[in-house]
Amino acid sequence: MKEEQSLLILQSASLFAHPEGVKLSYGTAGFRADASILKSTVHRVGMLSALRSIKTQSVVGLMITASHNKVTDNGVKIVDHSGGMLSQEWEPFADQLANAETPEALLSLITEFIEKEKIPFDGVQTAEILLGRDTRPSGESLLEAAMQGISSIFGAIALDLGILTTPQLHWMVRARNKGIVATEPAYFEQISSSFRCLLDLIPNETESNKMDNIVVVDGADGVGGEKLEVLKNMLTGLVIEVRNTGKGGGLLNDGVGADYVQKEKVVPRGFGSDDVGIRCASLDGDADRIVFFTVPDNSSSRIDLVDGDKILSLFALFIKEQLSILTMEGNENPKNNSEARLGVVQTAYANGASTDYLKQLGLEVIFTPTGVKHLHEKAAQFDIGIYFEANGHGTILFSESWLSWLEARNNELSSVSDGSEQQKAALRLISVSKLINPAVGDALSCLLLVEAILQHKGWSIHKWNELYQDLPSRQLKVKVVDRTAVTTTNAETIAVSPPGIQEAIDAETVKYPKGRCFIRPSGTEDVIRVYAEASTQEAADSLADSVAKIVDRSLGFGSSE
Ligand code: 16G
Ligand code: MG
Repeated sequence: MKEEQSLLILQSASLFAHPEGVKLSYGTAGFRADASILKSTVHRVGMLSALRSIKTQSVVGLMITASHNKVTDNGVKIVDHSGGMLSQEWEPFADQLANAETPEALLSLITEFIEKEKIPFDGVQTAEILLGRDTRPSGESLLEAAMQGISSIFGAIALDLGILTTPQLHWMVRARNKGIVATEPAYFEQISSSFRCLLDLIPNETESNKMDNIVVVDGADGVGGEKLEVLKNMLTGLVIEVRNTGKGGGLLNDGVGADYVQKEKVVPRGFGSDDVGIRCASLDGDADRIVFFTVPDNSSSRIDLVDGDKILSLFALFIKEQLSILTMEGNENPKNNSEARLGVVQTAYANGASTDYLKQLGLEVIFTPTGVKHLHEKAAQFDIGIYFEANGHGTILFSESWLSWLEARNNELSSVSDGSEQQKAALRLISVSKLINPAVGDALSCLLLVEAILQHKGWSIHKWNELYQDLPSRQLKVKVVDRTAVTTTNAETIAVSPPGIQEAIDAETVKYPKGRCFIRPSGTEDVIRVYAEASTQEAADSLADSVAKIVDRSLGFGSSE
């Protein structure tokens, strides 16, 4: 490394002292903490993003958000050149950088890493980083720290794109590296026009009533609400009412948002008895998750939740139907390539009833540990891979080779049987691939895809919710002395350590009909999470409770004694 470069890194780092005693980890989805201690971390992630851009010779992204966490928290993560999450191989280095105690220690880590990773660092390199942030008040000054980190690396240019949803930034990084126009208007244009195509392809015989095209959305008082206000004006055939847009003085994620609605199963702020029976949805703080719900009656704040598993089921059903129309007998051409390998990916949190339903549809279902990076990787192995976490984060991935086959097939069909059912199915699948965000789960594009499919089928939210009935479940968390004491295997369904704990969990679980239970260390909080499912709510509650006590006795502070 040139001496001027070393000096610049030292100088820049000395302006952002590492707070004493703070140790952070890149975790499931980037660094997250109280915003007041994050400046040095974000500054260093700025440097890291520049190194990543140099290494990949591509544009990368840097997003400042703490998603569904409280407004005083913030966080930072890197969007890789593919548009996906930062390569997991770089995460340990991110941890080391963030935790280096002095500028000198930081510089020597960078020097070693450049050598080890063979990053072409000769003073003439170039790097470009797109930056986005959510609506948190701390975002602006953290973004400034990131910019300074970036500009301490020779040849690195930072482009501030302002306030964005996390999926918008992922989309733009991907688009830039593919040579596609990567602006916000281009993003809105793509999703609104593909939504329109799907509506234009609705079969004439589908019956609808006027309530079918109204949806009320909780914007979590965050960036998603703000962006949806823009998007909704570009749509025809769907009326969106946005509440909790962040403009009315409501506090981000405070009694609002997808995480709150999914975990608490109650109405978010601003919703209530006037909304009985209406289709409602809730976005999280950075708009990469969405869940739907209805208010069943006006006597309580309880909701009927339509979660990520049901969104996944709806998408899987629709795609499977379109694929079977596309490959109907009577084609002039043999099926050759047309048998797409369609697969779905879930985590252990998926309701058991959803897994049964998907298997009944004849689909291949695979499981991964929690965290989008794991699901995304598996889904990418199919021609069409659909993944969702129960919490509402998910998307559909189409392989490039299958999409080119589909485009070619569509052209062929339009010349021999324009307007045929098969061609419409091809066009619908092409539109889905354009509407859905291929980089990461995106609440805005998922909202539109759900709406388009419901209109296509002429289904109300109730009809959709009846695809299968969720098994009663309960989630608890237990504070423990050291959460790393729990390690798991088999996509987190079996606890390997501490020894004996899985046997104790099994002994409880067998007592309950349809019982299923697992524990795992949280990747974002200092707790062990317990999930239990059983044939009745009382049984699920009681199973979760007994297992929480087992965890507490073995690892906790003994508060359950
Ligand atoms: C993060 C993950 C989410 C996961 C959650 C689990 C991303 C973008 N987000 O929010 O997928 O469900 O963590 O939290 O990967 P936990 O480890 O605390 O249970
Ligand atoms: Mg989020």
